[in-house]
Amino acid sequence: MAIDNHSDNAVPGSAPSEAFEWAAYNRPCLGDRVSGDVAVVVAMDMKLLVVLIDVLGHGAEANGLATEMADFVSKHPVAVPSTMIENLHKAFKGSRGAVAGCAVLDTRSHVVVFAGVGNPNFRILSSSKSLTFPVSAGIIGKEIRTPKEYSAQLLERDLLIASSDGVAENFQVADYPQIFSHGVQSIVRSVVRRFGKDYDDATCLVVRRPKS
Ligand SMILES: [Mn+2]
Repeated sequence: MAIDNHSDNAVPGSAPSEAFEWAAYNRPCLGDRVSGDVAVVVAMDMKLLVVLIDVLGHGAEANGLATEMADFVSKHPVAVPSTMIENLHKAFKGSRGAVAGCAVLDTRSHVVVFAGVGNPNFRILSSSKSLTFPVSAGIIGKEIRTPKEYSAQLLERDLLIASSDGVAENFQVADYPQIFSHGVQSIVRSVVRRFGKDYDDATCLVVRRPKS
C-alpha cells in the first residue's frame, strides 16, 4: 500500500495477527500540490515493512520519482532493510536521487530492524525515552554503501515515528504531551501540523502495537 498525500485515509493495521496499527500523513511543500516524500507500508508474512522516501527537491518531478519508488517497494518488498535500500538504489541508479529509511517489524517479537540512508528520522518514542536510529551517509540513486542495520524492540505503548526532514526531528513528549493517548491518525497529522516546516515536504508515519 503506497501512502501519499491522500493518506488521510491510511488504514490502521491490517498486518497478519494485527500486531501493529499504523498511519501516515504527507503534506507538500508550501506552493506545491504534490509531494516528493512518500511512505509505503507492506504487510508481509509475519513482518511489517515500512519505508519512508524523500526524493531530492520537491514538486511534480520529485513526486514522479517518489511514486515510482513507492511502486517498486510495493511490488518487490524485501524484509531485510539494508537489502531493500540497496535494491532501491540499483533500480533507480542515475535518477535525481533520494534519501530513505526502511524498518522491518516482526509481528511476534516486535523487534524493529532499521537501515537508512541520508536524513530520514526514525525513532522509538516512549514516555521516558527516545531512541533515534542511526543512518548511513549517501544518496539512493547516486552513491551509497551498504547501510548498517540497527535493531530495537517496540514495547507496548511505544511509538515508532518515521519522519522526513520536513518535520523537526527530536521533538519531545513535553512538546506534544497527549501523543500517547491519541490515535495513530491524529498523531501523524498533529506531528506534521506542529513540527512541520512550511518550505519542505513534510511526512510522518507512526506504527505502534494496538492497545490491549
Ligand atoms: Mn525533504
